[in-house]
Amino acid sequence: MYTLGEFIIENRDKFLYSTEALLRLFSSIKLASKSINKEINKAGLTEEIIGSSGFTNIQGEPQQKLDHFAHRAFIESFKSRNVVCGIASEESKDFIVIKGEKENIFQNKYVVLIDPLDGSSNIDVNIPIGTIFSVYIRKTPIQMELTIEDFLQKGNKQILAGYIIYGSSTILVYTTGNGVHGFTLDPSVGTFYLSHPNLHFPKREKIYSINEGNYARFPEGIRNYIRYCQEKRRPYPYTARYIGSLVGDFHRNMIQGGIYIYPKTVHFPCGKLRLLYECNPIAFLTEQAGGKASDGKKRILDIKPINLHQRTPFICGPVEMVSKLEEFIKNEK
Ligand code: AHM
Ligand code: MG
Repeated sequence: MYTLGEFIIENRDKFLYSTEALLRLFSSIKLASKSINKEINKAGLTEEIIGSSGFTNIQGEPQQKLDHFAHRAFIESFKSRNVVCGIASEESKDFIVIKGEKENIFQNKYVVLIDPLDGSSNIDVNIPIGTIFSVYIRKTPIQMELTIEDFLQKGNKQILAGYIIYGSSTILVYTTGNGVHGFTLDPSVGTFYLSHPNLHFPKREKIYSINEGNYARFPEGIRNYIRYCQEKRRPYPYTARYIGSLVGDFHRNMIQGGIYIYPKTVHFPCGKLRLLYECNPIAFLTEQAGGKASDGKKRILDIKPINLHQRTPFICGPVEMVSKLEEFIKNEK
């Protein structure tokens, strides 16, 4: 059974960039995710982990204590591995510059965008939560100061994206543009082993995932599509599954065959999910798993971001399911 490190080395010719850098990136990601995993497993035993931190993020949403812990764990871990020059996090208003070794402060060429703990409102109730990450090559030359443009790149420029799901087991799933591969953490030895090679949406269409509590606030095309899923779809209606944790909903849908939808609503006119930290990495994984990711009209990976925390409507899943929903949106009166 391959470990993650062995798998990367074995497939080094399929990665266009430095294998050493990729190993270091994963070394940071593994280190932080293992310490987050350890904390999550203690939730319920200590008040220091569960509950709100009393702070809100840049968009005014309450932050959980573990959001802070996860954010700090990733920053420290990336700093210690000396491979990235900057990080943008859902939990931080501005991007964070990471100085390299010695005097050469801007020597590294990779930038990371991360949602350290997605679905964190589920921490207190033992529902799977996740970390979502993506990596780009900076646009400004090495040695120069980083600018916001290093982070505001289209999703089609990602060189690495993935997530860690802290669920009934802890699984790391990633793509570098050569398929999607999943590794399960063996907690007894603290090692991620290849458990889900070449993940791919199955042919069957089975599930739709959307927060139907917002039904009355959805645009007409989305409401019509929900009715199609429930009443008109042949030979069987789709099954509804929604846990409110993007990583968990996506992971299940990729394995079992389903569409995930977070459309615009009356209260969230641009949708709720963030383009850079959530939608772009999941869209890259979706396409690599043979699926399609869209904002309802256009490809997510082709959107030019204009700010770090921007939101977008988000749909991802098997190509046929996403295309069908796009038709409903197009035919909206
Ligand atoms: P978060 O980044 O603040 O955790 O919010 C993102 C989460 C997603 O994981 C999930 O799919 C969505 O918010 C659920 O939102 P809602 O409760 O509105 O359905
Ligand atoms: Mg999130």
